[in-house]
Amino acid sequence: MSKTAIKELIICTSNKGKLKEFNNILTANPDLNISIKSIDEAYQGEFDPEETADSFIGNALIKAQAGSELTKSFCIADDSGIEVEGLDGRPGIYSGRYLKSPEGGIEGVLKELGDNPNRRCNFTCAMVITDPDGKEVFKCQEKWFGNITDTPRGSNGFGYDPIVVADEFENENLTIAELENEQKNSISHRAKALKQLIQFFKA
Ligand code: ITT
Repeated sequence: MSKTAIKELIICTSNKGKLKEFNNILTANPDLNISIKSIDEAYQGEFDPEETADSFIGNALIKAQAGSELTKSFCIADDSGIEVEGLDGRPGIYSGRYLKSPEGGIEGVLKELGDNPNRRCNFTCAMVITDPDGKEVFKCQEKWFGNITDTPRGSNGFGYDPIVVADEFENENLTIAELENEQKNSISHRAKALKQLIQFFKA
């Protein structure tokens, strides 16, 4: 497969926050010359493949392959989550499910951590592109490090953003949800993964 065969990429996510970040980062690179569509635009049904793998990369592959099977196009998917040291790395690959569970989410992380002084954490983002036959043509994984706060702050971003102060904003003590979109989108786990993707296309 030649990279030049990829004229259009379908972003396979049902998470509107992720989709917005994909769009913001990729449209900031107009010389990529690839048209971008969301799975909602490319496929009329519900997109919710079961994430049965035991790794971020494995689940990103499942989602990209599900998209390729439905659309017969090149598809990209991101599997991401937060790993909290004081919780032995949880919720990790279960971050999406934990966020939706009644006892989980950002309040769940704060409650489970309690006054544990080890508040180190990282966001991980795995990205996979598959071709129209579902074959993997690109993969990468990136991390973004920080610390969990005592209380949620800010209304920007999505998911766990209100309870994380990224290392780059430690002095200002701003959570990711208190950053401008452009600030997050230049340094986040997803931004770093998309930079690798852009390098892949430009190489
Ligand atoms: P798709 O699978 O359809 O893409 P999802 O929300 O279920 O949507 P994941 O399975 O990858 O996505 O779960 C990732 C979860 O991790 C997501 O629900 C967020 O809560 C969290 N997460 C990932 N990236 C994040 C970010 O940049 N900021 C805050 N939380 C994030």
